[in-house]
Amino acid sequence: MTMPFRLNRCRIATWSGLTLLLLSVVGCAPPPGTHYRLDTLSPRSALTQRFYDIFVEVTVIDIIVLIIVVAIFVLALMVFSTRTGEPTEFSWRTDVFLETAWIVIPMILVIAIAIPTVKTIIETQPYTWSPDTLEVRVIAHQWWWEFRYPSTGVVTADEVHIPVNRQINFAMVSRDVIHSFFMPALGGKRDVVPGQENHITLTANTPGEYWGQCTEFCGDSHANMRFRVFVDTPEQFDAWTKHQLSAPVHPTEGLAAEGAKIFADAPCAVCHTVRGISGLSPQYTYGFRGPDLTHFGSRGTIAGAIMDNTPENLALWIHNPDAVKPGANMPTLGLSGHDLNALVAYLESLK
Ligand code: HEC
Ligand SMILES: [Cu+2]
Repeated sequence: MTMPFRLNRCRIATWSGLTLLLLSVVGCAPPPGTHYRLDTLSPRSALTQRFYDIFVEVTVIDIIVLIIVVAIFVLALMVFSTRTGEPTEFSWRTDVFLETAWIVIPMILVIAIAIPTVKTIIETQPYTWSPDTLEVRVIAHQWWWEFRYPSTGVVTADEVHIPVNRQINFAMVSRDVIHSFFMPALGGKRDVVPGQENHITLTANTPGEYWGQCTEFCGDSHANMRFRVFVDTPEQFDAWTKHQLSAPVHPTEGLAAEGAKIFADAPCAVCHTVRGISGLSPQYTYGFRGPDLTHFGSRGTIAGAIMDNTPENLALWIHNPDAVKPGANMPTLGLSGHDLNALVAYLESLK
């Protein structure tokens, strides 16, 4: 008995509509050459390259499965379906065959996905590191990131530099609540948990500037808790380290010198370190209350990378941190006018 092929205009219209929808969704990709700051599909380290390869593999398997399932579905619906009144054919034997098939085939698929995934997890998460590995301690704060280099003593905030082609061990702790360290191009994502040290081990392969973001809801300014990773050539990295270790030039005249005096007299130093002026102990495991400002002027952004480091933005920040960043843990100290300008001149001079 031959089956009538039941295709009518209404079905053609539905399928064409779905195809168009799919094509328009695909059209949402950014134009070639541009990419988003938190793009997970542009791997720039050996670690993210492996994530990417697994992603492609799983996607290919998914597409094949989807095509087969949709083909069977369409055939069942349009060709092999029975209409009211038509006799149905039924056989135990085919049912047992089908049941076995849809248990065994998904099992094979799950195993095909699990093997490379588990292998990658084991291989990319060492418990010991070679002496050549650079350790960077990440201390998460509501709502900014502190970075420390135990081998050199450099301390910085929201902008971390790492050398290219060298293994990096990000050792992460939280000072307050659970955060998540997410830098899609370089190292994926890992929770930063109070009372526990978590690690991301990676080797970046392309110099450049990469964005990161806290991805575990951690309070008012969770979305304002960003950071940047600079992958440097070894020479750039050494020069940067040397510069960070040097003491900032202390201004002796002009507005900046006035600002230095205001900084020392105001309560800023309770929370902030400027080496040579105020010294909080760098041994403090869970970090400082506020970012280290020793070389603040050389950073490109302010307060969790939410705005560019310009004198205007800095004045807005110091005048009223909470207005710029809801919930910010820096108090409003009522500075304005000449004092504020002097303070801004001083902080920007800390190159
Ligand atoms: C009670 C602690 C505290 C005091 C006092 C304080 N700050 Fe802050 N400050 C912070 C914290 C916390 C942050 C980080 C806020 C954030 O990004 O969420 C911060 C951020 C900053 C930043 C941005 C740093 C960066 O790298 O992005 C500057 C600049 C700054 N403070 C300057 C000052 C000045 C100037 C004073 C004194 C007038 C002062 N702070 C007083 C806690 C404090
Ligand atoms: Cu957070």
